[in-house]
Formats: sequence, C-alpha cells, structure tokens
Amino acid sequence: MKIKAITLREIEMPLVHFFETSFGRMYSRRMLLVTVHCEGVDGWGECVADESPFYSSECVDIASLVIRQYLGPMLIGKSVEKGSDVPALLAKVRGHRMAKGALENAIWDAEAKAKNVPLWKLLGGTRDKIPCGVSIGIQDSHEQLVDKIAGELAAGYQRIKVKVKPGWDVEVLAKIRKRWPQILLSCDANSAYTLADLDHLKKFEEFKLLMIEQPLWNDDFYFHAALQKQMQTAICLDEAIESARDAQAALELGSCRIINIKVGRVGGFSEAIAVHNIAQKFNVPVWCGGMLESGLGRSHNIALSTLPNFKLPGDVSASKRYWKEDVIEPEVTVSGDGFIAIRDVPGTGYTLRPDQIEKITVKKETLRQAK
Ligand code: OSB
Ligand code: MG
Repeated sequence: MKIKAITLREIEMPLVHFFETSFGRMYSRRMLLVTVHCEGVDGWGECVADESPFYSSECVDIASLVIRQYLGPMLIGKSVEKGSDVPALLAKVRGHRMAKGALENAIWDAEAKAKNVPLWKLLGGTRDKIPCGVSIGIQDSHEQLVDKIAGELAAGYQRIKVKVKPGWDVEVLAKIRKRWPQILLSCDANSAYTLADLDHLKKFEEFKLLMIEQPLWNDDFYFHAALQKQMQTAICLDEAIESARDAQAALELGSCRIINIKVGRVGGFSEAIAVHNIAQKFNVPVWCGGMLESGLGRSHNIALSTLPNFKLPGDVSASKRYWKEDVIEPEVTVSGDGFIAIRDVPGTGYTLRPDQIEKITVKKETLRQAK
C-alpha cells in the first residue's frame, strides 16, 4: 500500500456528562483524527491525546505539529504492507506515542479493509464478545456518584471504576461497598498519591477492590513496587506503562499485578500487542483502558480487547455514555449482561459517518508529498 497523503482533522465533541479526574474536569473533548490515504483505500486512526498535557505530556496541538512536521513526512511516499511495518518507519522520533499510534492504527485499519478481514482477527483476537466496565469520574456529591453507579449497574456493566483523589476516596469507597458488597469495584487515582500516603492507602484494603489503578507518580515503577509489596490489593499500572519494555520492567520489579493497556499510550497496536504478550508470559491479566474516545478510537479498542489476555472488563463502554451523537454507525452498544458483541465483518465493523464528522470538524489539513 503506497501512502499518498495524510489528512489531519481536529474535531470537538461535547461530553454528555462532565468527566472529572484527580487532574481536573472536562466538559468537552477535542481530538485529532488522521486519515492515511493509501492507493485504493483510506485508513483512519484516532490520536487519544487530550487537549491539555495533564494525563500525559502529549496534547492535541503538539501531536498535530509532530505529525505535520515529522511523522507525516516519514510515511508519505512510502509503501507499507501492513500496520506492523509502521513503528520502524517512525522510530527516529522519540516519544510522541499517541501521535504515532494514530498513524499506525490508521494503517492497520487500511490493511484490514484492503485484505477484507475483520481488524480484530488481524490483531490476533479470539473473543466474540468483550466484557465491559465503566469509569466514573469525581462528582459534585456522594449522592450523585451513587446514583450514577446504580444506573451503570442497571445497564449491565460488569465492573465499576471510580476516580479517587485525597478527599474523595475512603469515605466514597465505604459508601459504595456498603450499598453493593459484591460488585467488581476498582479505583483510579491518576497519580494523586505518594508513598507518604501508605497508611492512608492501606485503608483501601477493606473495600476488597479488584485493583487500585496508578496510585503513585505517572512515570514510576520503583515506588509502586514498594507499595505493592505492602498491599494485598492488586496495583494496576496505566500511565507508567508506555512500552512492552516498561511492562517487563514493572512485572520483574513487582510494581503491579494487573496492566491497563491503552493503545495510544503505548504508541499503536504493535506495541499494545507486545505489552499484552509480555503480561501473558508473567500470567498477569490486562484490560483495555479508555481515553473518552470517539467511536473511531472506541472501535479500535474493541478490536484490541478480543485478544486472549484481555481477561478483565475494560473501560470500553457504550457510545451513549459519552456522546449525544457518535461518529460511527451503528454506535457502540452494550448488552444487558455487560458485553459488546464483536461484529464479524471486514474492517472495524463500524462505519464512519462523514457528514457528522464534517459537522464537528474545527480544523482540517491534508499533507502531501513535497514536489
Ligand atoms: O486514567 O483511565 C484513565 C479518561 C481520560 C484520561 C485518563 C483516564 C480516563 C478514564 C476514562 O478513566 C476511560 C473511558 O471511559 O474512556
Ligand atoms: Mg487510568
């Protein structure tokens, strides 16, 4: 497949409900979609970077600049056979994994279409449905949070994850456990604590959480290992795992017992599969994280989640939890028993809605080969 041009498109989608983490509240999502125009087929990818560099150092404007000035020119004019050819072509650029991931995943998308096979099969998936959980942000009140959880459980979701931070943690978890003693419950701190909070974090143990996600520094394995040694509850790393090498280091050190895989955070499907495989070797389960993706990124997360070691419910939930109108059809739906059924058709199984995408596009630019 010869890469002829790349279209960069920034879209903006208002969230149905605000989303608050330990680093702030978001009402709307700005994101970057890329279209890689190959001979005969277009592939689409979503860059999961946020508008602001708070979850990670990447953000929309920087990703856009790096694609325009560096990554795009490294691909345009080249011939690739498959998505997994892409990382080597972009290897000279350090970091910027979310920007790279958008491009690599677009090529996988094109490859699946060109070969007329389902993307999930191309990735090595084996499931015909994937278990779903939800990530629920910090709310204005405990009552509001409890109401939200009740709604998600009624909708069938198999695991509830709540965001925590100092001041919104033990009391909240205690209320949830009192009302629902048996549900699969986890929490995500997005690095809101330090090892000085050890005694405080030990109070989480009584809630029998499935895991505590990324309690300490975003780039740390060492202190998470110290924490994991002193906690019964499994630590799950999200932010800290940016590669398969990171996963190996974390698992050898004992920094976590579960890994959250976000395809953008690790730089694309190839690295996500490599993280999956390393974790499997260590007998450590993984699950698919989310970045409040549009239907495009969501459809890629669904395909990835069919790999065999995605053994825990992911943050891959229904379109309608996020968007009034999604950019794909059909939109993503979750069954009453908390699964997304895998569509066994070529490509992602979801079709992009060009008119809707055009309507929410705020910026668009096509990169072509310099003459
Ligand atoms: O830490 O998992 C996270 C959303 C944005 C940035 C970071 C995270 C999240 C979520 C939401 O938890 C996952 C989702 O529902 O897409
Ligand atoms: Mg997280």
